[in-house]
Amino acid sequence: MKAVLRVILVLLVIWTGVIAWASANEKPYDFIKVSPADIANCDESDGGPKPELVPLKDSEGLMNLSLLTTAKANASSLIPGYPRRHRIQNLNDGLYNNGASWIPAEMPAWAEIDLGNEYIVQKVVFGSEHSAFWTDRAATKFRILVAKHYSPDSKAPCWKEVYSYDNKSSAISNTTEFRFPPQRCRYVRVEIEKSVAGDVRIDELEIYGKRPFLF
Ligand SMILES: [Ca+2]
Repeated sequence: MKAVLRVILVLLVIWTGVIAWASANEKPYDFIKVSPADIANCDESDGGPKPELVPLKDSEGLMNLSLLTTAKANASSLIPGYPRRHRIQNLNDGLYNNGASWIPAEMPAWAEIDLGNEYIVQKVVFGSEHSAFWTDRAATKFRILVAKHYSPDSKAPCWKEVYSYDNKSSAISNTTEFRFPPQRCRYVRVEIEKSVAGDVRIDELEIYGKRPFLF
C-alpha cells in the first residue's frame, strides 16, 4: 500500500512540474493591433457612437481568440452600400459599435471566425451594438456551432451545436456572453435564424478560450 502511495506521490510531483514548466514556457498570444488610423477609418457619418476597443482577454484570463493575427472572419452575405460601416472583417476588427459592424444582405444568416489553429473555446460574446444607439437589428433566435474541419454547410456533420437561443421577447441588443462546456475547435459560427427590427447586426464576434494544453 505504501509503495502505491509513493508512486502516486511521485506522479503528482511530476505532473505539477509539467504544468509549471508549460505555464512558464507558454508563448505569448499574437494579437492584432488596432491603430488610430483603424479607428479614424470607421464610418460614423450616421451620427452613431464612436468605435470602442474590444478587450484582448476577459476577467478570468481567457483570451479573445478572434483578435489573434491568424483569425479570419467569414459570413453568409453582406449588406451592400456601406463599404466602411458594415464589412465582414468588422466582425473581428477589435472595435465595437455600428460604424465597425457587420450586417447580412438577407436572413437567415451566419457569421464565423476561422481561428487559424485549434483552441479550447468556452465562451462566445456578441451583440448588436455595444453602446445602444439605434436599438434595432437584434438576434432573437440563433445557434452557436463549432468545428475542427470546415464545411460551408451548417448542416454538415463537422459542425457541433454548443449553444442555442430562441426568445423573441428578449432580443440580443447589448454585448452578451454565451457560455458552453469547453470545446476543442478551429471554426466558430453563429447561425442567426431570426432577428427583430431589421436583419441582424453584430458589431463584434468575440471568442474566448486558450491553447490546448502543452501546445
Ligand atoms: Ca467590429
